[in-house]
Amino acid sequence: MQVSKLPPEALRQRADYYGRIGKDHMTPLWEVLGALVPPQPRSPASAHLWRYAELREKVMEAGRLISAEEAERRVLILENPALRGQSCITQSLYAGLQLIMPGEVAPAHRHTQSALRLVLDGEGAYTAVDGERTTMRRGDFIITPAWTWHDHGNLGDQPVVWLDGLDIPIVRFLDAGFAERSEQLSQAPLRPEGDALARYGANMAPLDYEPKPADPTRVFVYPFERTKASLMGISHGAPDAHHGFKLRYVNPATGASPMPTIGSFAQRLPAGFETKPVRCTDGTVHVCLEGSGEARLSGLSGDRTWRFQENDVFVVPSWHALQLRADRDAVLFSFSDRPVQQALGLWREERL
Ligand code: GTQ
Repeated sequence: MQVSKLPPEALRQRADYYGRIGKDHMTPLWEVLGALVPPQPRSPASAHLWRYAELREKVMEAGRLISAEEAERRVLILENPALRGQSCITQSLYAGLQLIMPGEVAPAHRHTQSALRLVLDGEGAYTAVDGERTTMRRGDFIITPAWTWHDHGNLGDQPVVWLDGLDIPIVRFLDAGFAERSEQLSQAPLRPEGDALARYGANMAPLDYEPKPADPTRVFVYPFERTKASLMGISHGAPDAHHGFKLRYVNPATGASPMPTIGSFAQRLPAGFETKPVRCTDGTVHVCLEGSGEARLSGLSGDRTWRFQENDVFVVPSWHALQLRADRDAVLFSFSDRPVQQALGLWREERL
């Protein structure tokens, strides 16, 4: 609506009118059009960094207060400071730190929400997905696609912590959530560890396997060792000015994102390298897996600079310019709703 000076009488008439149509559950578009159709994204989310060194002790405290079995999942949700109470880190994504203590089991269940895990701390845990276990090693990227059975366990002698990323807000927005608990606490292994990676993750596929374009991958673990080897293998010549050496995780059978709702990325920034600023419409969660550096952000929620080190998590809202600098060789993992935006023709990136 154009801003105009109206006589008080006209303003009163309008206010009275809004009051009367309000009783019929109607409201005038012209009062809200600018907010509904903004010239560029105006995310209500804010930028934030969680320092793992400050979180670790609080996560361990949860381990003394409740068991994994009682909690079903013992997770501290990372809530965006501007979206408290909504269990989300961006408008579309959920993130949390999950802890499993030695000897514990997080019982088998399945849900229509898709999940990713990024292993951060400790050794000896496993995740089982549809009857196959995978040992969780630091930096491993593990997925539990929609409606797959999954349980977690810890056979080692250390607490294990990983970052969960789920599309909970997307499924909530669509009112499309289903969940059920298994009668089994832990799934009985149907196949030996490594079977899925050998069948689907080694540039080969079963003879009769013809996935549909939006099917999630059957590769449910992307070992960090392989990711690191790929990042090192492309680290010749000049890094991309905006992204350094950056790759996206794919479903090797289709080239699409591993899961249809969450895109995920790994990026290497050589020591001393600084990216140019880039902004994109997908609010993104970043995790520092190796090294340390600085992230500089600029957008509607203001400008800020953080130092990050191993296991720190930071969220960059939609359309905030991000510039990264590594002091020591850095490897970052990140995830966002990019495949959703791309499927809908919404995704934009601007390299500044
Ligand atoms: O591990 O299945 O952080 O169901 C939230 C919901 C983790 C899980 C979360 C879940 C899980």
